[in-house]
Amino acid sequence: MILSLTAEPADVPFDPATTALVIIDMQRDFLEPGGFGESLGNDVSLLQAAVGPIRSVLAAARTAGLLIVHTREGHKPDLSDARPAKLERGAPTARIGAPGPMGRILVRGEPGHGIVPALAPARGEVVIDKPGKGAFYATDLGAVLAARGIATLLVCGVTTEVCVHTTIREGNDRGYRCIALSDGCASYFPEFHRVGLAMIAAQGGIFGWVSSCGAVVEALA
Ligand code: TIU
Repeated sequence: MILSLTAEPADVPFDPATTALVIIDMQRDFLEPGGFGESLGNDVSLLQAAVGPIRSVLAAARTAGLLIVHTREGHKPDLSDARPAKLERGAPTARIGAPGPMGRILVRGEPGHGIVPALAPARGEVVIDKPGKGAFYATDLGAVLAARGIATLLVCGVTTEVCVHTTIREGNDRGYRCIALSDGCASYFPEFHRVGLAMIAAQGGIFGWVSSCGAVVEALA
């Protein structure tokens, strides 16, 4: 059944049977004090705005039977999948792999690496562990989507201009219709959030569309 989703720059048709909800990196390391986000000097409370809208679209997607994919950014405990260029970047108060109040920063299996309880994956939902910013890089996301015949990605999570943007750009080049859900995304920089979304919808939707969690809930109702 083809539904229509209210979006910019134009409404977009989608079939729930070939659509996935992709929730990017809603992890304690980015949303809670003491994790990677705060180590970079950010006010992590800014990301809370995305939790409620994602909860509502996640509930609707579960009811409608969409494929649901959660991603987590992080590295193996030996950091063998973390490039020096990433590890050495910037001047954080605690580097990737360093101990913190939620365990080692951005390391798989540590408390900080986990998805926030409000958005915990349900049994059977796909969880993709990714070492990079994009969800396709060095993961089996492409294979998972191909196996399910997925054509459209509804993308939300954090942060708008980093991992959400990179994933949408990767997905667009792989032939997926990528739709950012504006209120389900958030950034440590409100201006980057606003402009990041505008960049997607500009030029006739140069690499995607922008819709909202509410619009998806309405379309699926
Ligand atoms: N720092 C920042 O804005 N984002 C990241 O490092 N990763 C994600 O966006 N998930």
